[in-house]
Amino acid sequence: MCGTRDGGQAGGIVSARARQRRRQGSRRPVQVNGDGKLNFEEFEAHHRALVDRAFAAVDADKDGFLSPGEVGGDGDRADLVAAFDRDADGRLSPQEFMAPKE
Ligand SMILES: [Ca+2]
Ligand SMILES: [Ca+2]
Repeated sequence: MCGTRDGGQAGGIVSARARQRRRQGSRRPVQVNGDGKLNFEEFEAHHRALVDRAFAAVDADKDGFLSPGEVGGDGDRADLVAAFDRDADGRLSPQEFMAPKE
């Protein structure tokens, strides 16, 4: 099997199974090592892919950051951005999107 721990991608190599799942729009975790069980690395890769997809869907201007206007939908959500904005630049990076401030 040519899959990898990142869900089928490594340096541009994508497994046939990963390509098939993408075409089908499957959200089920990709079983990379074929043992019939989902290990932590496979789960983490699947979770990361879902988060990346959510970030990209919200990032309307595709600048790689989420602004209060993008997060707010119909309104500006500066308060929501502030809850995650660790560097206080008024926008969320992908890393900030993954974890709120402590
Ligand atoms: Ca943006
Ligand atoms: Ca920020």
